[in-house]
Amino acid sequence: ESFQVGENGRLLKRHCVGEEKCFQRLMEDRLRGFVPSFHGVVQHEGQDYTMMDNLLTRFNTPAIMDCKMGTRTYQEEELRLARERPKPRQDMYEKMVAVDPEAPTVQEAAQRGVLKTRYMQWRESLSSTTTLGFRIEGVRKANGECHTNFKRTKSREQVTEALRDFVDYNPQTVRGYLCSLKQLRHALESSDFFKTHEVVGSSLLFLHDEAGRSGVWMIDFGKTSALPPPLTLDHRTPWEEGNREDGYLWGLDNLIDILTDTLPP
Ligand code: 4IP
Ligand code: MN
Repeated sequence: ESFQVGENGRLLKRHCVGEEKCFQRLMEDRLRGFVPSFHGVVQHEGQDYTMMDNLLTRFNTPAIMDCKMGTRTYQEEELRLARERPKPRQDMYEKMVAVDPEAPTVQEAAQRGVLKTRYMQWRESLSSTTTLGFRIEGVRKANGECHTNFKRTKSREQVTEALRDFVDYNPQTVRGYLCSLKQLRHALESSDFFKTHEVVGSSLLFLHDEAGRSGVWMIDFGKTSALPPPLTLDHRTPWEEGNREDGYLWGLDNLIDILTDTLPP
């Protein structure tokens, strides 16, 4: 999409101010080692790009998985805007109907449009976002096989099977990931950045290769925003409009739990 592969193992991503601010803060935070290193903003063919490390270059044809974290995938701000100035989206209506023709309400069908927040909520409840606090967005196996059809991967059993397939049923790979995820959880629990930000629509990027290397990184901070002080989040308390909670850590707890359950006793 909005990426370019830059020189010497770097990646250029379409610039957005909010994300740049996050990267700047993250480079000073204890989460620094869990995000791609940030190398400033550069221009390329008249566009601004955020320059960061390309994590893939550390691996030899890795298997890749993107898990979108949290119980909510849109910002509270978008909910407020949708109420003030509702803008039905035809493209989202079409994406909805393609998955489930029965999903739109009578009114939505009549206007052939759905609000973005409504579409996002529908995606959350169709997938495991609402019930587990994370969802698998996409997988690319080392052999090149790609899977992006996870829109209805919802139950714990379905998620477990998708994860097992991703690691090729290798318990050693699972142990590696569990170790990284627990280190990440520990860092998150004491990070100033994490405490003071609503983290929405952010993903964990999983990478492993044949050589037995593996790692997990936080990516995509386009919808991560600083909270008005002195507000802080614990990222586990259920969301209620106004509390800004995102369910990120609750989702990470569930992910760790589910991966642990795939291991032989
Ligand atoms: C997408 O829906 C994702 O939810 C995107 O979120 C979102 O982008 C898109 O909104 C929405 O159409 P599908 O995954 O079902 O196609 P993310 O970027 O977190 O993956 P943003 O970031 O803008 O919310 P639009 O408004 O960009 O179309
Ligand atoms: Mn986005």
